[in-house]
Amino acid sequence: MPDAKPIYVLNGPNLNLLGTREPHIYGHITLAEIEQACAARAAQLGRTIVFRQSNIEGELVNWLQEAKDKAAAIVLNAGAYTHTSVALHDAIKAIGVPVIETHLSNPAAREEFRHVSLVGQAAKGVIAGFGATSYLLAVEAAALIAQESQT
Ligand code: CA2
Repeated sequence: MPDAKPIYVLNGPNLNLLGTREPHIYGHITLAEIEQACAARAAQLGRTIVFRQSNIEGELVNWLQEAKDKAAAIVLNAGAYTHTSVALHDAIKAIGVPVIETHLSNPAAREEFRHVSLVGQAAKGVIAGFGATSYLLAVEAAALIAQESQT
């Protein structure tokens, strides 16, 4: 598909620290390495990615709004904002682009405060618990969903 829209891969707070701390939870891989792997998987599927990270909730909201017309689908690891952000929930509902909530760890198997997902209540689906592989599965799901809707 020559004019295929990109898949946006958006990352929330503290994910820039990946590979430096808490490897027992998040592994040794860095966010830059995840970006490379996502780009490679997307290319195999005939897609490009736009990959970003921010520690600022409003910036993530702005990127979701930007994605409304520009993205085929969105892979979103909102980090801790997953569990708290009505603003991200509302933005996802507003844009009408399928969002795949994505996590390295499995929040359902962790502390109770991670069991609620305001992002997940607005997302199309959730992939969690597979480390960096979660992102690759999410990119794959995003590409398939986009193909189905011909975006
Ligand atoms: O498992 C995930 O992907 C999370 O989104 C990661 C978030 C956490 O708040 C969510 O409940 C689940 C935390 C990201 C923080 O990443 C760090 C990486 C290295 C060192 C410290 C934090």
